[in-house]
Amino acid sequence: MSKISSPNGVHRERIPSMTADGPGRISRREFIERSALGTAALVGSETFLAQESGRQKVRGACMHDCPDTCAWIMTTENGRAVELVGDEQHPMTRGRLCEKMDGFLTDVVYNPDRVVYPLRRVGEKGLSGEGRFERVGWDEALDDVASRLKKIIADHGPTAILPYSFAGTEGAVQRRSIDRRFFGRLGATLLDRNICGSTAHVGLSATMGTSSGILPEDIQKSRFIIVWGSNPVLTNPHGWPYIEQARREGARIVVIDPLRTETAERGDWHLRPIPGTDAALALGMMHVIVGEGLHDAEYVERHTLGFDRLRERLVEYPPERVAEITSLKSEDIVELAKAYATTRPSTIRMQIAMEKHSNGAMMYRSIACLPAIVGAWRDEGGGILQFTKWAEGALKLGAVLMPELEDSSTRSVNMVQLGRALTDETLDPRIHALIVYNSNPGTIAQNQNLVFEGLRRKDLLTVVIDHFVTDTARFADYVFPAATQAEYLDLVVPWGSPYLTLNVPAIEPVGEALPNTEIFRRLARRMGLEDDYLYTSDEDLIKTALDSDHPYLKDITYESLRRDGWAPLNLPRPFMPYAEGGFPTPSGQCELYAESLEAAGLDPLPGHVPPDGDPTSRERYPLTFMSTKAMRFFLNSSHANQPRHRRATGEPRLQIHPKDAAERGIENGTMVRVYNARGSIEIVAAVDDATLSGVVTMPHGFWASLLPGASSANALTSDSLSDMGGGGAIYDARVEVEKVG
Ligand SMILES: Nc1nc2c(c(=O)[nH]1)N[C@H]1C(S)=C(S)[C@@H](COP(=O)(O)OP(=O)(O)OC[C@H]3O[C@@H](n4cnc5c(=O)[nH]c(N)nc54)[C@H](O)[C@@H]3O)O[C@H]1N2
Ligand SMILES: Nc1nc2c(c(=O)[nH]1)N[C@H]1C(S)=C(S)[C@@H](COP(=O)(O)OP(=O)(O)OC[C@H]3O[C@@H](n4cnc5c(=O)[nH]c(N)nc54)[C@H](O)[C@@H]3O)O[C@H]1N2
Ligand SMILES: [Mo]
Repeated sequence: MSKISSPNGVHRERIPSMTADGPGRISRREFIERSALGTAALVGSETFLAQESGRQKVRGACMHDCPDTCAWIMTTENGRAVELVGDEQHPMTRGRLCEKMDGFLTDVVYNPDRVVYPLRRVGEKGLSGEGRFERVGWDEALDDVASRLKKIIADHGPTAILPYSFAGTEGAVQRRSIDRRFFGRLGATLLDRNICGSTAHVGLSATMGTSSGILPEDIQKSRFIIVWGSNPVLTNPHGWPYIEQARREGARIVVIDPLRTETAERGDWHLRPIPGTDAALALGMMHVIVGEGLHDAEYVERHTLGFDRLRERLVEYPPERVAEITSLKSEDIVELAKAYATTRPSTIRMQIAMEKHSNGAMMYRSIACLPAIVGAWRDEGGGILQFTKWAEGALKLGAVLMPELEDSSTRSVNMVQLGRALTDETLDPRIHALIVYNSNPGTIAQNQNLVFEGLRRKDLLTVVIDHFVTDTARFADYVFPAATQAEYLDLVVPWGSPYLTLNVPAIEPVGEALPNTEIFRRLARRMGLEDDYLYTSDEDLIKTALDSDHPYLKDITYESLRRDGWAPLNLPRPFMPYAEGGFPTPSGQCELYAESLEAAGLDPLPGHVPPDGDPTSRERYPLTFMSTKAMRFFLNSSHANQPRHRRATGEPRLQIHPKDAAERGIENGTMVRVYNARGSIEIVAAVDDATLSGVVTMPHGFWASLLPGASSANALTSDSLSDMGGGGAIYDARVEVEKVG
């Protein structure tokens, strides 16, 4: 890899002055703890890419839960980070950070509102009220939390403790390592971390044996691209240019989305099915393809299982019936099927959205049959572009997590149903301690009012580790200051790009912030736990993960990553994973018919079941409410509190179709109440045929505490689960809308 060029321009960010104590001031005791625990990597970085007049350049990576996993270069001057740019050499980042992250230093690292000291609550738990926290020392805070956890364990057993975390950082170490060992060692209640991706994964895997398809860059070779239930212009901004490039070379871009998104506007053809009906559409396409003999008979014969039984099922899905189910025109279904089957290479680009329905897994399973039927996998760039979880399989992540410490008979809580877990009085034992990190369930978890009810419990000890006083932290007994990606060492594991990136800390933690790993080490120490594995250093955890003979990691070492910053996974090229079959299913075939599903008492064939992920009354709540990620400046709830991001985003709007609006006397700009049995939101209506009649939509991510009415999208969502994989049927919520006043 070549050396990077000199710094990008002369522009430098103005950074607010630091708090009195400044960075790097640590107590003697802390210093001893740091060195004793082997967190030497915290102290500066050895990555001097270039040194000019006291400036250092340090290679790092964006931590976000985003398919792009950008590589960046942070410049420091006298111990302060002064500039952050995307790595020009990185094939996906191409020198550009997105709008969410290009101001990370001022927006997050040096934000005056950032939590940089341990805080203890002094006021009531809840969203409202000022100055409800006071600064305390780490020793006092950790001693108190440790002794309260010990008492809870003594009184109720370890399962009275619930960890809650998700993907605030994608780093192998700060996302999940010492924390998992710590909770496993305690025997705490297990958390099913299903809120994103697992339903899609299980659905795709039922057909393909995996949810990883082709290389993102190979979609440039495609000539027929279906962007199916995804909005990559916003949600995958460094992947979208590959699709634009394919179009420049003659590809046709079809977007299948009920909403007219920015992606749909840039595509060549937009098809708008009723949400949750895509399995029927896929089956309708197969009906046409097989009926007209456009399928790849040889590929089907050699590499699929159960074609004859699928064929019988396809009889149920003629285009006319599919048109009724989806609200598409039957001519369009026929045209789409024929164009897909006859243009090569063809690629289906999905992401995560479709899993958020009660029938989500089945939609992915059904769509995943299409490329096998037409033999799309035979072509470079053909097939499905979804996850890229090759690094996850190749790294020794099990050795980092130590799942053997967890007893699989220990009860578990599904993170989608946090509200239920916290409020269920019949749980034995009840949850008495909640430790939240890398997630903001007060905003992102379903059935928000039930979550708040649980968080409000006076007998619940809540500790939140974060960068800001989030809406979850407003209910915490303690808020612990988390270090940021600028301040800790990590290995970022991609799920949407084929590059593995090392993040080297560029600066000392601001104030008294600490990496998650270090907080759990210190808590373990205070609780009297002596097991060595609780004290492994971050650097050793990364070396453990990389200590793998897997061919995808050939020539990638800790040293090479420290030198180069990132490396492409050593995947075979051309990357045509199923050109010759070899699907990682039980049969080794693409399973159109899946015995594993039959054994589980499920439909072994793809099929359409109407979405039904909201138990409330359809008569009373006739509209479907979708809360998607249609916000360029937020990453889920991250950044939704930052002035720059809020200014750029504006106030949220409820998109409602002109027909539904007229029926309710609603005009553009009318203040409306959106409500169901779980909650209500007051919001300005945007009357717009960008949504379908029968579907209203607003972006998720806004913090309830910053909205009038103190409710955000998840006040309306249901905590029902999807068909397989345990994800939430978040986009199946049903609501009614009325004018306010
Ligand atoms: N800017 C930004 N980027 C992000 C994120 C973010 O918060 N902000 N979040 C990241 C994360 S965590 C994730 S999981 C990904 C998600 O990435 P995406 O899956 O692309 O995001 P969504 O906004 O959930 O959904 C995309 C589109 O799917 C459509 N959709 C919903 N249900 C259906 C359906 O049943 N059928 C069809 N055909 N379409 C449907 C929605 O209308 C929406 O326009 O994005 C990542 N990238
Ligand atoms: N209504 C609705 N709800 C949804 C979705 C939707 O589309 N609609 N999408 C769902 C999906 S796909 C997802 S992935 C989830 C996302 O849910 P979350 O994973 O909770 O995502 P964020 O809201 O970004 O919250 C991450 C938090 O981690 C913090 N953080 C970042 N780095 C660190 C660190 O190093 N240490 C610590 N301790 N904290 C850190 C950030 O400051 C932030 O507060 O939301 C889900 N909820
Ligand atoms: Mo997600």
